[in-house]
Amino acid sequence: MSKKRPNPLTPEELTGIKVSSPKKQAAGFPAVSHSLRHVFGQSGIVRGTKALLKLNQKNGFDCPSCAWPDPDDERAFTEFCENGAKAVAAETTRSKVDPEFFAKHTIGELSGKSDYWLEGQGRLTHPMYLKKGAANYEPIEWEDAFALIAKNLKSLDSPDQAIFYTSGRASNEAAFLYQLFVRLYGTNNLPDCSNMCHESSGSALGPTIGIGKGTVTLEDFYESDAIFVLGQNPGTNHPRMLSALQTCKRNGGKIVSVNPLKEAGLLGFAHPQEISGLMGKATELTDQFVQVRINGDQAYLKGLGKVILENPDRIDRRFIEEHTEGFEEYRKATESLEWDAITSLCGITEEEIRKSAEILIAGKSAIFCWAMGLTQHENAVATIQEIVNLQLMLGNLGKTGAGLCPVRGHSNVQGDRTMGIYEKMPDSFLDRLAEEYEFEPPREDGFDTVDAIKAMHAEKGKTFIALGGNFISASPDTNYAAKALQNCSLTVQISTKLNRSHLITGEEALVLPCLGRSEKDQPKGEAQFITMENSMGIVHPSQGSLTPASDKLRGEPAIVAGMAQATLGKKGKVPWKEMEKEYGIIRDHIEKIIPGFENFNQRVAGGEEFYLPNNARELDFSEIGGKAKFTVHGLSAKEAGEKRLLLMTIRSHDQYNTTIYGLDDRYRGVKNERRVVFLNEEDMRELGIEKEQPVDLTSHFRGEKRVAPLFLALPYDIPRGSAAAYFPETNVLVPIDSTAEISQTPTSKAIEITISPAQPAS
Ligand SMILES: Nc1nc2c(c(=O)[nH]1)N[C@H]1C(S)=C(S)[C@@H](COP(=O)(O)OP(=O)(O)OC[C@H]3O[C@@H](n4cnc5c(=O)[nH]c(N)nc54)[C@H](O)[C@@H]3O)O[C@H]1N2
Ligand SMILES: Nc1nc2c(c(=O)[nH]1)N[C@H]1C(S)=C(S)[C@@H](COP(=O)(O)OP(=O)(O)OC[C@H]3O[C@@H](n4cnc5c(=O)[nH]c(N)nc54)[C@H](O)[C@@H]3O)O[C@H]1N2
Ligand SMILES: [Mo]
Repeated sequence: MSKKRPNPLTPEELTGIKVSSPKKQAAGFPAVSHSLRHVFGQSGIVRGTKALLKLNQKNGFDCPSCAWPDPDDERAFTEFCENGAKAVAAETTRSKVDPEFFAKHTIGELSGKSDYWLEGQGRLTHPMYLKKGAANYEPIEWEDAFALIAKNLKSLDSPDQAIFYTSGRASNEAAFLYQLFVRLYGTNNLPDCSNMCHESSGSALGPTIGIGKGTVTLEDFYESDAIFVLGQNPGTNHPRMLSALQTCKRNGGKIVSVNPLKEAGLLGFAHPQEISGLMGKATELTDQFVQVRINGDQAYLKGLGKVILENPDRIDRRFIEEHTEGFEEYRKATESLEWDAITSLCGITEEEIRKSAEILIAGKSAIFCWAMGLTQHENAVATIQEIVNLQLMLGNLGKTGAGLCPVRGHSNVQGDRTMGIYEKMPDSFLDRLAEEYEFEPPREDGFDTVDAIKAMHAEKGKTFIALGGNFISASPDTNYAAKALQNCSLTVQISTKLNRSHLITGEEALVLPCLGRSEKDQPKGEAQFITMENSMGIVHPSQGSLTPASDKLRGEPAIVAGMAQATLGKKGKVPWKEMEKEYGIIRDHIEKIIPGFENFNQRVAGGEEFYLPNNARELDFSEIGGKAKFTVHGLSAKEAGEKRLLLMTIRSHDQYNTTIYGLDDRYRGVKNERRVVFLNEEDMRELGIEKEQPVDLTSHFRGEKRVAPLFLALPYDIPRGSAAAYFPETNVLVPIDSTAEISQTPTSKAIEITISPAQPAS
């Protein structure tokens, strides 16, 4: 068996697996030691310590890892987690990818390297240009890069041939300028990572509660009688959420975890900032573990509704009458469901479902949290609306300890949306832009991520510009997406680190290196700060203080302003030059366009933060006709055909999306290997697959087949018929047309696959 098959999209290479038992608790001393090893190893003691001391502190910088909020008042000296520390280490590394690096390595050569290797090369230091037909990137001056972009954009037949992607790390200031530039240029083609992430949450919540965001605060977590965590792995992806869950438990609340995997962080948490936690003493977090089969959540939630309806005393009649509509239809539809249908779809017994429902019935308040395990499914919107139904029936909105909590991914993904990074912003927003900047904004909806890929594939999209992210690796259907990008005349990546999107390019390509969040942003004159909005709608400033990785780097706002000036000239009379130097001016413009940002500059002065208005929290549903809505969807769950499995593509403990920090997945007991597929032991026996046997994964969709070769099969505690493997290695399997209803989010958590012994490399 060959160990290595170079593939420019995802080099398939086994790295030497070591397996141990999965862990039953998260954090503790290992989390601290791993944090320090990453930070000091990459950034050095001085730069590393300086960075960590400023992380998530008032007057410091916002952690680039996740969107979990910081405590409102008392903030621990070390308000960060192991994976936040890894993100900072990755950004503050001393290694550099400079013009000599690009002269030494051809694109072809770099394409054969793993994502882990690419990430490990360090920070981009210089704007780089790939000429048509060239084998290597060469340095380019900033002004020449902007001129090249402007020339390309002006040469298109229509502005709708250009696509402007955003990843959720961009600050409010950068995002606002970017959408303004793009709309003045003439298109709404503003896809973002949210299209692949929490779009289903927005699509479910907007029409039912009048806001596409969560409704809870951290205080609510502390006060809640019950917290349900569905489709989320907080021990790895939102570690600071564990201390909020711990506080809830200590205050007498109950926690129910719904997940096909018994993730360590859901089971127990040893707080690394408490002596007992450091010594390894964990708080047991989960009172009931519901080991649902992949995509069984909607059925499980309907089961909960059915039990609650049997308990009229717990139904909040007053709330329902005053604030909602559609309850009777919901009641009838739910009562008429057969238990057999529910339990066979979710794989959970009626007794277990009753046990969860009892927790809701016994408590006075409950919070439902969810992430990608719910959003990346065909019926994601329906599933999330089932949560809304439950919360409305229980009167769990607009009161302490209760509410809805889609746990966001990227640290400013929610803020980017608020700023207008959205392919279909409402007319009210476009009207305000029209008035302020005296132009007629494009009114037609733009492309979301999936539509953008299809448009480029069909050669209707010709220019691709990305404000952050790693589009090729994050996208579904890697081979299809690669063809799409390669069809472009120009691809532009604004990035901090080297990634695959710099290697799979259009005819010409630019890499524009930007400052990271930990670095001082001093664009001539005074050092500037930026702002973010976290998962709970709190807007807060962030200011880096480290010396930038290179003096050629520019802040994202300056890069956007540079592209805009070169392309638009005086159109819109936007003071780009002034904004570039003084971000307070950008905030003044935000204040004029976006509701909730009154006195923006004053309110974030001195490191202060503020909550954005949240109508649902106030029980104001005037945006949707005055009442929150119950909805009825048919019972559904994706089921795999005979001898097939449903595959969920998930994150390991050592990665940030497509950024691979290491080859371990400590909590799941996997060391030094990413090409693994977690399988149920019975399924393995039935399929004749041995432990650690190399296998190929083939996905099946409408008669089409896609193959991801060479994974090691691992027996794991996972429901029958369910399988798991890491993203982005498995993105080749996600069909471009397999998307969620309404939100069009790729169904990355339920791919129908077969497993076969690995074929030798050809
Ligand atoms: N360290 C680190 N932090 C991160 C990220 C990272 O990559 N690394 N990514 C950031 C981003 S952008 C995001 S969106 C979030 C992602 O945070 P998560 O959503 O926690 O990330 P995933 O690894 O995709 O995990 C999905 C979880 O859902 C479960 N799951 C899968 N399918 C189903 C299902 O059908 N039903 C149920 N009930 N559960 C299911 C999986 O077993 C897994 O535990 O984290 C953010 N924070
Ligand atoms: N199969 C499968 N696919 C998925 C998912 C899944 O669960 N399964 N999850 C989806 C989700 S939830 C998301 S959010 C997307 C993520 O999609 P993206 O947001 O596009 O991807 P990231 O991996 O987060 O982007 C990493 C790159 O961002 C750049 N970067 C880092 N910091 C900065 C910065 O401060 N500024 C700029 N300009 N660039 C920076 C670096 O160059 C780095 O290489 O992937 C999606 N794809
Ligand atoms: Mo995400």
